[in-house]
Amino acid sequence: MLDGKKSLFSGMQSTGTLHLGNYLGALKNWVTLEDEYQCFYCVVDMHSITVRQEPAELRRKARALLTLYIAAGLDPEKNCLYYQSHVPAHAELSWILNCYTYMGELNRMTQFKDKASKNEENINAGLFTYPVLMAADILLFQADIVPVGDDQKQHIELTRDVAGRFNSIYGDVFTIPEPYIKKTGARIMSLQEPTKKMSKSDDNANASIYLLDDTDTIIRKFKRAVTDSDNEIRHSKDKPGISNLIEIYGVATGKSIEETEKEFEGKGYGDFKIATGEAVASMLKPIQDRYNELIKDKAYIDSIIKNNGEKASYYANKTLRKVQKKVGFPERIR
Ligand code: ATP
Ligand code: LTN
Repeated sequence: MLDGKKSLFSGMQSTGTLHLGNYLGALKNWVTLEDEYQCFYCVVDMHSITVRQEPAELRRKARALLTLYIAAGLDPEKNCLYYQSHVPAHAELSWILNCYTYMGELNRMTQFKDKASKNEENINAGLFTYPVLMAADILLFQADIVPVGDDQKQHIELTRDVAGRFNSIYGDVFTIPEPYIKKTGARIMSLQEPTKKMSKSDDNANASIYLLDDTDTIIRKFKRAVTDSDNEIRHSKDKPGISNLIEIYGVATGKSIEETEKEFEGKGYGDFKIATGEAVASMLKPIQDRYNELIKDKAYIDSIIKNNGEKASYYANKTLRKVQKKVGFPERIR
């Protein structure tokens, strides 16, 4: 809770290019929550440097991501959209929480294991303590809910454990957050290896639909999507490729799995893949048009970055000061 209103926090890394999984698993749901919650959506650029980045590229991507937040429908007057690196309280609380998190807890994180195996030449301490910074993000804003895709559930559980541990020592300091994960779209799979999630760090561009892909590219990628050998449009555990497409089609058109199966009864994969590509392209088109306009308006985006960064700092500092006092740091002399 913040100022008597329920609060919400989420974020995305400014690495790679946003894909359909990021949109359907997270961003699309964010847009529906702005009236009920006090919303904070961060570009988590500090998390991004746990993997080596090219500086100019990282800066460009952070701006593109913040602009995409707006293009996807987040109203910057109602939602606080900002850069993590502009609010030092994230790093400060993260340090404190490091001292309340166990190595054993961090050792269990599957995202760490996964990223460490992909970056064997650079398994840095930041990659290991990444979930503590994420806990700090969430707890600074006293978030009641954290809307994310399925892969982030474990990190939110850790956040709850750390917050609970802190509260049990010092009293009610942090709100204990709940993950907010929608049933559909929470785990969009790769179009090339449908047993793996669609991921920004996938080197194969055909595996992902990027939010700024044009219509022809989108349809071509769906046509090439890997599906199993029979030709029946049916959702089933043993048909991961077609099941993934049915889910994507469903969230893009608002149709249920049953409705989709019925609509395509007797039709082949070819038709269904084109229909899915068209549905996704028309879902993304308005976002792309708005993005292309917004990204040109430097002054407007700059003003959002400045104003929202200040607003986020205000709330974050309130929690941070409370925590610093609880752990016994000396009072500031004014
Ligand atoms: P990477 O796989 O390279 O770590 P990512 O694609 O998971 O990156 P993030 O910035 O880590 O991207 O994720 C942003 C948000 O998108 C998170 O809420 C995450 O849960 C969600 N998300 C990521 N991939 C998927 C997916 N395939 N399906 C549904 N949601 C997803
Ligand atoms: N770890 C997340 C990104 C992230 C996040 C957060 C999500 C960083 N801090 C706080 C929700 C709340 C990821 O890799 N997708």
